[in-house]
Amino acid sequence: MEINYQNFIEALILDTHPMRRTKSKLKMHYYIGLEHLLRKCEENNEYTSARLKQYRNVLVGNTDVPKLTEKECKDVIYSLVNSRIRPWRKKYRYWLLCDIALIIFDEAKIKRTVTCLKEYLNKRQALEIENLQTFLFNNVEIPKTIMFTKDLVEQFRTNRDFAAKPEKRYIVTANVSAGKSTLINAIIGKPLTRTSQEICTGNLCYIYNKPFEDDVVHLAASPLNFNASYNDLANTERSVVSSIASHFRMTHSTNRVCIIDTPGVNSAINRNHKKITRKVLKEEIYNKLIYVLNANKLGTDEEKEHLQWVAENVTKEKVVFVLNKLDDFKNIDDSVEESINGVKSDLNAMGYENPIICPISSYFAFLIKLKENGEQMSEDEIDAYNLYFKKFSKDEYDLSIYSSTIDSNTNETEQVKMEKRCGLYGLEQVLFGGES
Ligand SMILES: Nc1nc2c(ncn2[C@@H]2O[C@H](COP(=O)(O)OP(=O)(O)OP(=O)(O)O)[C@@H](O)[C@H]2O)c(=O)[nH]1
Ligand SMILES: [Mg+2]
Repeated sequence: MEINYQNFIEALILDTHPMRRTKSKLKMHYYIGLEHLLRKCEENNEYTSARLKQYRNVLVGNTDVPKLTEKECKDVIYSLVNSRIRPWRKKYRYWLLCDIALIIFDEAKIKRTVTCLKEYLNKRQALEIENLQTFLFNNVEIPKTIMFTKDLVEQFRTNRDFAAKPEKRYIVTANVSAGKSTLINAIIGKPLTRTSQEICTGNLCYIYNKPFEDDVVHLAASPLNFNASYNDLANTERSVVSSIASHFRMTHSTNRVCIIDTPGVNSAINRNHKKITRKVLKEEIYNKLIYVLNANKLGTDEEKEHLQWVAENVTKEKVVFVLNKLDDFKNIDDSVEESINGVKSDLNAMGYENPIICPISSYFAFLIKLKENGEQMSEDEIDAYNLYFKKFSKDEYDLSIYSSTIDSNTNETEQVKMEKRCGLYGLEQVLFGGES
């Protein structure tokens, strides 16, 4: 499926939409007006349909939208945007423009739709609407007279600025079950990509950050799903490429980021997985490659083979190594450092002069973020969290000592302390740090 990235990564909060406070009949009229203007002036577009569905949910709920004739629709719009007997309704034409902008996002298309809206307005009103249109595309303070548009205009502007940022792309690779998907979920702070003890990721999964939290997950499916539940994500077809957009709960960055999950390369059952991953490692454009090593399976022939392949096929400066699953590492006190040194000397031998190696427990990191953000956790997850919390409170499990950039701060919360100790904080700093 071809994705329009700017529309796909757009965040939108409708829970606080000003029309929600109005009467049901008015909300229905507003929805009819919005839909009519968009359908009339925008080519039939699946993004518009997916967005309209969100508006429909918020404004109309399960009530059927009556089928109106062209003339009836026009009358509804007139009564909304240009009512002589209800002058306070002028707000609605401003909100309509904001909503049109938020739905179609593209400047030229917005202009085209605004031309349709202007058919209903007199000269002075049309001019006011044109003014608002320019506010969407500059950063001028919103005048007091139209303060009621502030929330919607600001949402538009934040999305606009975010979409204009260059995108940083990260790709994750490893052997089967090293914890690639778990690590990605830990960075994002949500269970967006499937994880399992069995071979799990079956094709590429592109996950895009959104500019702010709107509690909505976008899934590029057919039809486009702008209200995907974690269940929907878990039930997508494994063997096809998938694309997801959601706000990332990253510690150090608000950047525009795309993380690409890949299948493990050593699946004996499905040889195609190796082909898929190696092809994308060679052909995709990315800033960094995150190579995940399972600390409990270091030095296997399969590991050596993939490391060698990456050394020969990927620019060395792009690679960040992650030593994962250190929570159930045996003899933790003397061997984390030894393992890091062992990995380092293997990598030196492959031509990496000064490899970056970040030790981590991805699973604990993931649980910390779930808890921190008030996500629902299963009983098993709560038990595991408590167990790891105890473990990582011990100094011999403090992985932050392997990061040169972490300062400890006595005022920090327990959560931040644990993020540092489990290795996530240091890794995020390496990947995204120093960027705003
Ligand atoms: N104890 C522990 N378990 C982990 C950690 N990271 C991942 N796991 C577990 O390891 C198993 C595999 O994790 P995934 O994230 O699915 O691994 P993957 O590399 O994406 O696997 P494939 O997609 O099949 O290649 C799951 O049961 C995870 O819960 C960790 O840091 N500690
Ligand atoms: Mg996976």
